Amino acid sequence: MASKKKLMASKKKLNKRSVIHPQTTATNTSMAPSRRPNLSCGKLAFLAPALPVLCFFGLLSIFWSWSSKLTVDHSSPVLYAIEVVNEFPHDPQAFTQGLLYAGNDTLFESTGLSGESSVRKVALQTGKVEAIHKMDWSYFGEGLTLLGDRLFQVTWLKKTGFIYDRYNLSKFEEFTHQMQDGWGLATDGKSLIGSDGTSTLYQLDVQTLKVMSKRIVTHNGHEVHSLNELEYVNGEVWANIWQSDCIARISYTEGKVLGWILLPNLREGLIATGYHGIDVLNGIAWDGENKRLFVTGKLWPKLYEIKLHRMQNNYDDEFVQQLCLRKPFNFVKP
Ligand SMILES: [Ca+2]
Repeated sequence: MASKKKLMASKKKLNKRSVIHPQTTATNTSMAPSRRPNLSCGKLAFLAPALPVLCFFGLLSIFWSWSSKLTVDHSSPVLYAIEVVNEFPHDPQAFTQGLLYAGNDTLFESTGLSGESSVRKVALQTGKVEAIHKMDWSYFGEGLTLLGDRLFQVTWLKKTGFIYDRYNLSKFEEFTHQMQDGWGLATDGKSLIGSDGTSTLYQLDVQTLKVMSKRIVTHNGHEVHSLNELEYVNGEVWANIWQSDCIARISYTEGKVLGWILLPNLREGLIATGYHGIDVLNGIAWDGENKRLFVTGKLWPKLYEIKLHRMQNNYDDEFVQQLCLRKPFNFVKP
């Protein structure tokens, strides 16, 4: 957001351990008899040859029960590392607050900072700004999404948003929304999805901009605060977590975090090569047709196309919480 606080994302060494705790307590699903037949010794002797077979099926049943519980309990979010497959130039003056892919190697971007906020059309390959709408100094640009021919944008510390013509960035109209603030925007193609820096995702009616539904985003029972720039990807909502190097993959229907994309290497790599003035990771764009995923950050000189790789190491929830969860944002105006 506005203040350029230093990143708080402290990195811990991966020290992962399994959190899979199979509940192997006895259940009635084993082959153990649930009632006691009144068998005489003679009858038991008759069954003796069958005991190895009974033992085999008994053990098989216990294993099946145990492995089923493993499957049920294995619900920790999946961790993803990234691979950079392409780098593109990005305006290092762009304080990226909203990013989307619009086809034909074209991006739309919303930038923030008072007096420098804008909506812009950007060529992916060159980073060149092909069209720009400079916002009034009193507005701080935030989330941006495209639905049909209309670009929707929200602004920071106000409940005012704007709708633009995607072809010439002329302003169609102004609207008021019901979220606490304007941070991120995305769309599932029917309605708008918004974030306001809290742990809530909002579904907004595209005509009235009223809230149709909302859900709290959680990670293993913890609220995920500071939801920022958004992207809708294959039925999931992906969200930058402000002041972290993490992107949450969120079940849009349940609000549950399904996975975390860990990207500290991008920001740290830029700093290591001399870009000390950059701000946090922010900006996700999805090219659904070509399955390309783009990310960038505020004042970053590069935009990256990345691929995800599921991490195979044991999952450590303390590590994930430290890296990706942040305290609630204080909504007191500066
Ligand atoms: Ca986006």
